[in-house]
Amino acid sequence: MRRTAFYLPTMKDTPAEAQIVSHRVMLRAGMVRQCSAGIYAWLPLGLKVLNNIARIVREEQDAAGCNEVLMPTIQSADLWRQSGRYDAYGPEMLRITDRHERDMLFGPTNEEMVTELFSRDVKSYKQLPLNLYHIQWKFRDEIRPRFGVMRGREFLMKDGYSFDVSKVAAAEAYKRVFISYLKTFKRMGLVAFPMKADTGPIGGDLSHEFLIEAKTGESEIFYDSALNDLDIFNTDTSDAAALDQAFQTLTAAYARTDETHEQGEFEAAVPELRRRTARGIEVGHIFYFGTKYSEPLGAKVTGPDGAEIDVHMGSYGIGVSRLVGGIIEASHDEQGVIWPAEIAPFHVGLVNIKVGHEGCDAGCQQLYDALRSKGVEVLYDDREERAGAKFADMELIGLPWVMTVGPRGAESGMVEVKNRKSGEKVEVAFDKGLELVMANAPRR
Ligand code: P5A
Repeated sequence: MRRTAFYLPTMKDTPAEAQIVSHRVMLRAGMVRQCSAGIYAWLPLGLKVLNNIARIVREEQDAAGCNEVLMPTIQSADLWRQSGRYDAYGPEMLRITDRHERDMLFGPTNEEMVTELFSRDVKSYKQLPLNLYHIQWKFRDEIRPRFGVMRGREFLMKDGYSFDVSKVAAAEAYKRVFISYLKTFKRMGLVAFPMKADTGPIGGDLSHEFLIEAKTGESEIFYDSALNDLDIFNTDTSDAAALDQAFQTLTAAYARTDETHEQGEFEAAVPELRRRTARGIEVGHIFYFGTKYSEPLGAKVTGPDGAEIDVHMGSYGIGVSRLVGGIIEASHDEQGVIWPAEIAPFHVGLVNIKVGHEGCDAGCQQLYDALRSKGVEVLYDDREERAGAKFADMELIGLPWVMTVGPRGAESGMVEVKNRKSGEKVEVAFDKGLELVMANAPRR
């Protein structure tokens, strides 16, 4: 993509309304613009990041055997009256009346709707287990929307729902998602801490939150440093015993610093030398709630003996739009974002120091074509603009690599290649430079 054709309205000044790094950077880097309190428009750069996150979430959900669907944002109030949540949910729910005076709402979550959908077509235990998920906008009328997309009123969530014949089978489904979430976050370059959690308005008796490490995070936690070396990704999740073993190890390795009973368990399980503290932001939350929704909404299957069984359910959320802010909180410096390769909106930034100079133009064109022909995403800054301003923008938007062609290098076929994360710069021949940046490039 050429910068002259790409809608990327960056800002030099720090917007006064933004209190945290990620919000400031997202505004300055032209990723989002606020439309109403807690409601944002996504501009091209931000949307590319959002889509990359959604793609990883989708790939990992599919790998875990979940089925993607797409349910509507607008729901009928009747379903929520059946479950008893219409009144219980309170002022966070945006209630809408249609032209026929029917009560509708903008969905804050989809337990009711998915249960009803399921019950229309699934009648036998033979059709289970099943996990249905979608990636869809939600609305919650938060009292204090703040920190940009981290706590919005309208936000993008991946919400999945599992259906099983028994509590034992449902617990297995829960653990499988648990492990798959850790993989999902790891692919985004994040370390995620699963913590026992309250169930709040979703309900149920088993729940974990997934926090990612960020200095500006809201909660403080303890964790076992040995977990950094643990290879949970080789867990055979089709084997119930192995799955349970991995789950038990992982859940014993974390504690909230403000929960004394958890601290006690943590200290019993983890030797002092391995104990660490960190701050975290919640990016995922999972629940097991048994028959809380299946009973009132009549989601039953017939078992092997012909008797009817209320299905056992769980629900599993990932804050897709929140992750954009969360990843920035976890990975930035004074100059701007440092995107992990899988998330970056482009893999390479290409800076033409002197647009209009024959050698610079030809050199950049050559690199641009070479990268594009290999499916590597590149943002080519071809504007007639000061080099300093171009570099500052590249640092701000945080692409993993920046390749720079100036008049001197162009003549000898040399390009400067800079790694955003390490800050290391090398001056190398074009083909060497291409080799370097392509080594860890996602191909799209
Ligand atoms: C699980 C999926 C649920 O809603 N029902 C369906 C369950 N859980 S949750 O914890 O309430 O939300 C899941 C994740 O969504 C993100 N999130 C938000 N992101 C941005 N702004 C908000 N106001 C907001 N509220 C929730 C979080 O990442 C949360 O973990």
